[in-house]
Amino acid sequence: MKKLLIIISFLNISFLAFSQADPKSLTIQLDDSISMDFVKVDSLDIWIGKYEVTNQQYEKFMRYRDGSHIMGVDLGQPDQPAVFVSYCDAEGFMYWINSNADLPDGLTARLPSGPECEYLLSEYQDQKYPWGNTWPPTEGNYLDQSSFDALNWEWYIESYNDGFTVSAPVHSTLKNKMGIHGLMDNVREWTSEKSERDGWYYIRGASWRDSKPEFLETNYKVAGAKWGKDNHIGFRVVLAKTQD
Ligand SMILES: [Ca+2]
Ligand SMILES: [Ca+2]
Repeated sequence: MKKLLIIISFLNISFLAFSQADPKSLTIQLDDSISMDFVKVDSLDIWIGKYEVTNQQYEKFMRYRDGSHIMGVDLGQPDQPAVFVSYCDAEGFMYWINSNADLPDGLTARLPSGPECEYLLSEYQDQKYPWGNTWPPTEGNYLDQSSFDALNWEWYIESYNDGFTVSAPVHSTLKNKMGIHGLMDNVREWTSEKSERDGWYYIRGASWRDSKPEFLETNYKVAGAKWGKDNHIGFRVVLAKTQD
């Protein structure tokens, strides 16, 4: 396989190696045209995916997946998040990156942990929802009027129109203070946090398919079976220092 390129950018200066001063952003080239962006989280000493993993990125690992449409609406555009991805599939993607990508020395790709998610959401600790305490939402991709118009499902958020019928391009999702997109909207995301139930793992955040207020609360999480997959569940990548 073609050797993968790493480009690290910091203050508009490019480095070709993992330098002594940690860069604040990092971009991995999966091939000549497909890259993946990360943001440094100093307090956790990790890099977190700036966006949910996209179809284009995921298809470097797994070309075939379940349906890419729902009721004629497209879920499979290159910049939409990868869905129909189980916990096991996400772990497989991490193995693929760790085996094939020329990562900076000492870094390993994995899913976010429970405590890491708690920290990433801590900026919302004094409020019920990502946008505040009021209802309906003021921003974010959820099951809105545009979804109802296209899908005609019974449940949707009345008096709210985000303009995205299903999943949105990952760069169009909610952005937090750290510059990380989509943690609280677009697709729910697998974590490595184990549930009390054997073989089940927690999933964080709300999605384009969610309309109930409790699902959009910042502290909401739900456990899913490791082989389970659906059209509103995806994931993102963390790069962390390799454990001995
Ligand atoms: Ca929507
Ligand atoms: Ca998300």
